[in-house]
Parts: sequence; structure tokens; C-alpha cells
Amino acid sequence: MIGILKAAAAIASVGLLAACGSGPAPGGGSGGGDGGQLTMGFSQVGAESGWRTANTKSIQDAAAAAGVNLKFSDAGGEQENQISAIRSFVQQRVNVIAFSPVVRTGWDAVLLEAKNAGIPVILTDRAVDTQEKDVYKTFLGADFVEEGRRAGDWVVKQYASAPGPVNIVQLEGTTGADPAIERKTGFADAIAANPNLRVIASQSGDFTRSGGKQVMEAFLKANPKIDLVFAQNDDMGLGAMEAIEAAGLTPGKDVQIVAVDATHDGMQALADGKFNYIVECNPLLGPQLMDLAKKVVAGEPVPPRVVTPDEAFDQQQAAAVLPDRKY
Ligand code: GZL
Repeated sequence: MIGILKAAAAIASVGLLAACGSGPAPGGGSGGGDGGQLTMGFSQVGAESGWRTANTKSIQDAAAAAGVNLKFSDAGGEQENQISAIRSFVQQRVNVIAFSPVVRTGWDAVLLEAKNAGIPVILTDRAVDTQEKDVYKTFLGADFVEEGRRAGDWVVKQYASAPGPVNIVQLEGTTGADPAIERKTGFADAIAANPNLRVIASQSGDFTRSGGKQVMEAFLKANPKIDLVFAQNDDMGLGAMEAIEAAGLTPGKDVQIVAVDATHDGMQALADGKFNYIVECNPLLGPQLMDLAKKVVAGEPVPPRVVTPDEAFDQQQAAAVLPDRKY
């Protein structure tokens, strides 16, 4: 009798494994589209900044242009919402999953679920920390350390002949987010070239305009002399600009502002002389993402890392290019 029960249990467990997609399906899920149309599940961070808005539009427009059936989910800045969305895409058997991870850690389990279901994953915009092997096919996005370094290099040049200490405050992005961690590293590495350059305060403004304004108000109250703000994105820089003006100071002159992104509002502030320098972080990742997705689903090889190029602008350059900017 016991032998029969053991055999029945063994058959049941195999059946369950098969139902959970124990082996990788060829080229990802069945799709859910019409007649072989590629279906992509995309989990977006949220809508925290002008950069994010431009990034979302690029992805949605590129999917339409590429004939990709896009299932788009906005996580409202919450990692658990992204994890739920990815799980849902797996259950829907999409062909490919892409996402911009709000923070670097905490993705192993859900990435393994997608891998075990045979659905390829593409990282866009931000990277993850994982020890798991082959849980995503490629990471498409900028070099954030280089962006921070370029911002720092400008500050080093700008204050090369400054006689005494230069007081810098830093508005960091979302705590634990790849660009926040890496821009901070790159900026610190660059300004180490001049010991007069001192970061006297550094705090997260969560990549939002309101966050940047609140933190800058506190910095201005606590620090009698601030020479420069390094804002890790335009939106926090624009918030800082408001706080500086409310304190009766002139942004771009009394307190210089260096930022990252080069979105329209940031470039307008730069052209108006209220910002001093911006390092671009191009949000228009949609077309490249769709190309990579088609290759991945077709089983073609793709590079593990695709770095998107960035430019940088001073006030004169911003005024010149502003009319032709796409975002
Ligand atoms: C950078 C992106 C950052 C932007 C911010 O690739 O992840 O997130 O710099 C956005 O504006 O909120």
C-alpha cells in the first residue's frame, strides 16, 4: 500500500513541476499577442520626474512603432509593485519582460521565477545587484558613475583658483537606486582632485522637485554659506532653485547649481542662468529596447551591457540647443 502511495506522490510532483514551467519555454512565453506579435511586459519605476515622463513616452511610442504589444505597469515608486507586476507578466506568459528597477537589491526571487518560466528579462535605465546567473539578458542604460564624474570635473575646473573652502551640498536621488549610488561615487571621485571642494551636507530628495526643495530649505537654514548644489537630477535642482530664491539668494550666482538629466525644464533654467551646468542622461531608450527585445525573443545574442551616450551643457550651449531638444 505504502509503495502505491509513494508512486502516486512522485507522479503528482512531476505533474506539478511541469505545470509550473520547470523547463525554459522556447523564446519565452506563448505571447498573448495576435499571430506571433511580440508581447512585452514593462514595469516602470513611477512618474517621479521629467526624465521618467520622457522615458515612459519613449517606450510607449517605440512599442507602437515596432508593433510590440506592450503591457505597461507604473509602480508608483514601490518595489513591491514592480515585483507583483513582473509576477503577473510571468503568469500571462508574455514573450519578454523589461523593467527599470527602482532600487538595486531585492530582485533575486522574482528574476529566478521569470528565468524558470523561460521568459527573458531586459534591464533598462537602472541596474540590479544579484548573485544569480543569467537572470537577465542585457542592461540598457547610461554610465552613472561617468555622469557624476563629469559633473565633478566641471566643479573642479570652475573652482580651480578658489582661495578657500568651497561649500557643496548634494541632493541625492532615491535611496538605494543605481543612479543615486553611482552618481555620488563619480562626483566624489572627481572633486577629490581639489581638497578645497567640500561636500558639507548630502541627503536624498528622492529625485523629485518637492523633495529637492524641502532638503535645500533645510540645508540653507543649517549652513550659512553654500557655494554650490550638486543635484543628482534636474527636478531636485529645480526644487533647490525655488528654495534658494525664497531665501533671497540668486540661483546660478550666489549658489551655483549643477544637475544631471538635461530635461526641458532643467535646460531652460540653465539657459536662463539659474543653473550652471547639466550632464545629460538620455531617457529616449524606447527604440533600442524594442530592438533588443526582438533579438532576445528570437534567441539572437545581445551584448550583456548597452551603454547609452550622454552629452553635457553649460549655459551658452543650453541656449543654443534648447529649441531642437526632443525632451
Ligand atoms: C536615470 C534615471 C533617474 C533620472 C531621474 O537613468 O533612473 O531617475 O536621473 C529619474 O530623473 O527619476
